[in-house]
Amino acid sequence: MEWFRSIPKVELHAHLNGSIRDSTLLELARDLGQKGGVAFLDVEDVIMKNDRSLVEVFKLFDLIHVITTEHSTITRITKEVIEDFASENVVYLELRTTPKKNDSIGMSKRSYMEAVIQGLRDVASVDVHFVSRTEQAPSSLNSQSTENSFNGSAKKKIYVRLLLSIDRRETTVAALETVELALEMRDLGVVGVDLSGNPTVGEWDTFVPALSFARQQGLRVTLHCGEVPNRKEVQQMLDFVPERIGHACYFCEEDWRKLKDLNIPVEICLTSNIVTQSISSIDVHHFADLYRTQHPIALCTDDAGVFSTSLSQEYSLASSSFGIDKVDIFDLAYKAISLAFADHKVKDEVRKIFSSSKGQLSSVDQD
Ligand code: 6MZ
Repeated sequence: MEWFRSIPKVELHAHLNGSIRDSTLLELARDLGQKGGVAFLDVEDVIMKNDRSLVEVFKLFDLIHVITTEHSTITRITKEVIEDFASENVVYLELRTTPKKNDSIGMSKRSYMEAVIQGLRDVASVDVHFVSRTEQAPSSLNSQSTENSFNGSAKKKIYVRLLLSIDRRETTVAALETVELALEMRDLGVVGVDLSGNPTVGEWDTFVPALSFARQQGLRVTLHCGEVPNRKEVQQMLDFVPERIGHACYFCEEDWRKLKDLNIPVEICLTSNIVTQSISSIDVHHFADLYRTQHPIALCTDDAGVFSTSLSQEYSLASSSFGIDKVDIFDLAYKAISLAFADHKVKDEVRKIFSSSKGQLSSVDQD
């Protein structure tokens, strides 16, 4: 594991509220329990459970959202999630979250996102680069910035970009609001939009106006696609030709052919797919075929907190399950850079970080 932690990595599919530390979630649940907001023991049971079907996962998200309602909590979890990814040498993170509106506490989608941005600003132990091209001076894009020390040791560096998620429970109007917000927040590192949420809820047609508008305006689009069997929707989504898709668990031969013809990259979430039983076992995971045929793919965590995983663990799992040696694992991580939605300057900086880490390959035993 140590080696998998030590190499630089790129995370392209991580949901903020799915990536919360267990310890933080339990602490927040205990606080809320004391205020009578939830029954702590019930919550503890749900949080600590390890086997989660897709249905249970979405129940858990509803519970998590009750626990993380406040702006200050969103700020805290964002900060911690960034620190956690940076601590395992994720050097580029595309973090996605669903902007939420909650009139009872004066939360608008914008104020929710401002709380997220505050979380990025609050990180002190890691050098976080999140402001996009127009505001960031070219010199600060340099990967060897000098004021980088924390408690006497060199700070790690992480580039963070944001994707705003549209929840499949939302209406066309609500989805359009999210896209408008994403456009307004481009200078704060928002690079695209995602369609996610319970895949058994909602219709593709509801989201097309917002996703088409996003695309027209130059935002990148990624879709949760084929997480449950739904032939018609998979075809409709592929016809939209998103810049990436996530999961692709329930694909038939024709879907694979179309995906490959269109060369649409896939965000692969091994542990998530196994735990939710979307894929029956790792040895039949579509990663194997996509990897062998050199289709563009990126290993991702999905929900590191909910599925008790990390990006290092996902790389380690791919290596042990599919017999991929360290040189090829490093290459797999490197190739994910080109699938990022950030601009080419950021990608070049991330490539430099990989180049300077290449020594890790020669200094390790290839076993
Ligand atoms: C579909 C998922 C997901 O947005 O509140 N989400 N949507 N499939 C998945 N695979 C298991 N995992 C997470 O993060 C939590 C939200 O992300 C989406 C769901 O809409 C969930 O409510 P945010 O930060």
